[in-house]
Amino acid sequence: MRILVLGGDGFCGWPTSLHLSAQGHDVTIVDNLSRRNIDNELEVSSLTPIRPMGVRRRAWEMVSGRKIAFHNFNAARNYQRMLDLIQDLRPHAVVHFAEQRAAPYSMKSAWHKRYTVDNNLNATNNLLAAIVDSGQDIHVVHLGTMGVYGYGTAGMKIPEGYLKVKVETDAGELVENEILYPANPGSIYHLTKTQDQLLFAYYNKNDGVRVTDLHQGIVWGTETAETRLDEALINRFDYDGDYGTVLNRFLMQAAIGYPLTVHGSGGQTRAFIHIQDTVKCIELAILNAPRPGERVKIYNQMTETHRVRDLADLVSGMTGAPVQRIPNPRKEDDENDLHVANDQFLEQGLEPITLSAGLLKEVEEVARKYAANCDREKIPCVSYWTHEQAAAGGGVGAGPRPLTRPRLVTGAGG
Ligand code: NAD
Ligand code: USQ
Repeated sequence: MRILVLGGDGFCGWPTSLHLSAQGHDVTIVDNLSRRNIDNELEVSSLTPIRPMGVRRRAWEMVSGRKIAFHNFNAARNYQRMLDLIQDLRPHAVVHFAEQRAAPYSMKSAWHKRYTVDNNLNATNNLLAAIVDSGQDIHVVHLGTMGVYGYGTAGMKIPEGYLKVKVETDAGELVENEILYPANPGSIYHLTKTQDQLLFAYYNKNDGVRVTDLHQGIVWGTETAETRLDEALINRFDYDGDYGTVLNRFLMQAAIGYPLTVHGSGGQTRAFIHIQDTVKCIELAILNAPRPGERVKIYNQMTETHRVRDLADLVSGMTGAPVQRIPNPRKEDDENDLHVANDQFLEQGLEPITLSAGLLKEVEEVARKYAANCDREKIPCVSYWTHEQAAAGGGVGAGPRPLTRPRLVTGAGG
């Protein structure tokens, strides 16, 4: 198949592009390198030494004999380039990763909130509008988040996107229906993903655009079968207070002897998936496209759930790293249960990589190997959800005099 990957230079997009190319698909990447520019803005870099796009692509051609095409433009701004590319390439599927994905980054200031909403919603809308404009039948596979549901439990497993409801009519009859699971975002970033869902539902209803929305949990790990083939193909590993996600942060913190940073009581339960399973799930989603006329297909792309303090205890038990509870910079429930249905991918043959099988390997192969690249000053989370938390924490961000612009104004906009 011809597959267009929007956001193919990122943490999930790069290994997915390699995996799809390795499976024999013709892969074209679009990326405006905004994630690399945000690293410049935050004065931090991936723990692993990620190479420029040209070097990555040449290295892939050397090891695989296959080419990956690359176009550098902003999917949220350059509508005409998006449309021209879709018309020229005629892709069978577009995998859409091209959004600002960090919750703490989206909460740093009014500028960051506005950037995240502008970037994410316009990238999604441009893609959908261009597909309709092109008149082609293209399957959109979007990376959404488990966070669209909130992390509560209503005494049942969180279903895959749709909730069966019974509504009492005026005549007192019970009518059954199925609705999108009620949205309950916990950050401006997560809010954009709930709004993406409405864009998909609308373009699907009005124009018949075929969409698969993958509600993904927190991705952990770094390398996949393809990124391991050459060091120039290495995937990024974020550990800083904005972009580092909880489990990868704990692994890196353990590797450098930094106390594991548990927010609040650590009773937050979240869903997780290994990066190798991410790329496999995306391939499965592409191969099992919705039929013409089918409603948006939603999968919960996660393989296990864990409580943050249990993860800290697990990593601490394996490595001897101390655990430190710090005031939570976020506004979120201190304790929650989370039960999630993920039957569809399991039925399609996914065999998940579990934490118990992969954690130690990750600490040794990545976190310890590249520990010298870590800047310890970038580890604390200094983005706060409210002015009050910022004032108490003494940080920048949502504080009383919010930073209105990042240091590199042109950085993220691309
Ligand atoms: P990432 O920031 O590493 O990658 C996103 C890529 O998209 C970057 O290379 C960036 O430069 C590019 N991009 C952003 N806006 C763009 C635009 N307007 N035009 C062109 N390119 C643009 O993020 P990631 O971790 O790879 O996440 C990819 C997707 O998966 C995101 O949409 C995210 O919401 C979702 N997701 C990620 C995780 C996770 O744990 N990393 C979990 C669940 C869902
Ligand atoms: N946390 C800590 N200590 C840390 C970092 C985080 O206790 O050092 C806590 C947070 O307070 C939160 C939980 O760990 O309760 C998860 O935080 P995270 O940064 O690992 O994940 P999150 O902000 O939810 O975002 C990540 C990705 C995002 C994706 C989401 C999936 O950045 O793109 O959508 O995971 S999910 O969490 O399922 O919504």
